Amino acid sequence: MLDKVVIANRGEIALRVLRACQTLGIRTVAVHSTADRNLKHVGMADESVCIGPAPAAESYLNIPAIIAAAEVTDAQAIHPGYGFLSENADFAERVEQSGFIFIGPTANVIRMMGDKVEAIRAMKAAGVPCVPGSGGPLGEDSAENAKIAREIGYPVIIKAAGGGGGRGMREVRTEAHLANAITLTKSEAKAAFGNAEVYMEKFLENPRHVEIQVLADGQGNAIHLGERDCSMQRRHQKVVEEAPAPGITPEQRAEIGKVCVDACVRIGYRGAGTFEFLYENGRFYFIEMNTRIQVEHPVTEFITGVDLVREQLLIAGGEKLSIRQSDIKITGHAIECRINAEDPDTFMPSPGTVKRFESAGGPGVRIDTHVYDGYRIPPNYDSMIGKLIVHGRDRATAIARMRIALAEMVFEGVKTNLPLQQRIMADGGFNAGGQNIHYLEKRIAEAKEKAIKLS
Ligand code: MV4
Repeated sequence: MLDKVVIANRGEIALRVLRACQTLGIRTVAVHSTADRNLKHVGMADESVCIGPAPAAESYLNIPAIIAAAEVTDAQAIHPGYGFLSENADFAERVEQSGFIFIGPTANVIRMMGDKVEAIRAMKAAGVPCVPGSGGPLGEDSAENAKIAREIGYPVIIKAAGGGGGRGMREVRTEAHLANAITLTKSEAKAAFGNAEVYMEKFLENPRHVEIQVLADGQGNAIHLGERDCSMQRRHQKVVEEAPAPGITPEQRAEIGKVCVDACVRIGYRGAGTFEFLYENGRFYFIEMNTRIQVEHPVTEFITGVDLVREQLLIAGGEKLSIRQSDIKITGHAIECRINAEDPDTFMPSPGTVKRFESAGGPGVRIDTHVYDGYRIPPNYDSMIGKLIVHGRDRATAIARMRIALAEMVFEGVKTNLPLQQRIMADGGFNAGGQNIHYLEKRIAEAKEKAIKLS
């Protein structure tokens, strides 16, 4: 069992990790920037260390400062949360080389999944269904690339091996545009990721984003915790997530879940992980694997009753998975609305002081936020200030609870996206369920058109 953990993150996830440590009796070290002295978890942690100035590059991304904080506090392990250094293989490697436990997979597995060409190769070999594609990096031969595209069939998409999460991609609809698109994506990839390698996939026009949560102990045991539907997104930022995914049958869940579990065992996966799939016409297509705890993990916690962060800590402490696949039962439906400090119409960030915060409550309501009355949101970081998660016996109950909870919450002093979330919960398409990844952006564009005509 771990005795002391450094929480190398900020905001709601730092608080989430701190609470999980407390439930296991693990002592905590908060590391924070000069702008974050007043974070809720910093006041709650057993110890805290300032690791640098407000810009993340000098604090939350400052590897030597974080490792030094673990050294001076005599901590045993480092939890990276999400974002920042959570999927940085070099960080994981330096943590381990310094004698600490990185709470996550091995550096080699993180590195493999960070290279999307390698990740797809490994998953394909493990029997995970992938998008029809080049099956490797594209070479310089335009005639050969055109042949690959013709075999796949247009439209295709060119993606950077070093990309992911929507960065470094380009759709191609005809052969006339192919060579130029490859050249452009390569040079952008080189500039953005220091890796010019690109690959090609069939472009799926109207998929949903459905992802599978896994837990593995790195000792041969792995389980899946069902799927989440994260199709409600804008510009690659998820807005609403839910579990289970509308329309996925228990048989489909068991089948794709088993495939992911077998892949975890095969690659020696350790910790919590997520297999991202595009889901179209009843079929799953693997696109990427995330090697961290994700923002939307609470919807899975609600429908399975498993504390995923607690499990991460137990696995990192060397324990074998104590949960078997047969222990996992999906109960009811959970929905998460991300709460951002931003203008609900323009999406411009709205940092500043939260003069008054009113939470929400009632059966099946969970709020993960670091915000309190008088908390000042610094302008330096992501605008997500909390998550409202609800659970109900079925999807309609969960939506009803979400509507009420959204109406109950108050953030005075800053703009938030609560009005947008209320519009989504009232939307016919969302209520029907199972919309694709383009739905929200289309609805937002339509609403904007209407507002222009009225003014
Ligand atoms: C795709 C795709 C269509 N076809 N790949 C964007 C984020 C990155 N994780 C992968 N992405 C996509 N890959 C093929 N072959 C469409 C997207 C995509 C997307 C995927 C998930 C969630 C939102 C998205 C928004 C736009 C495009």
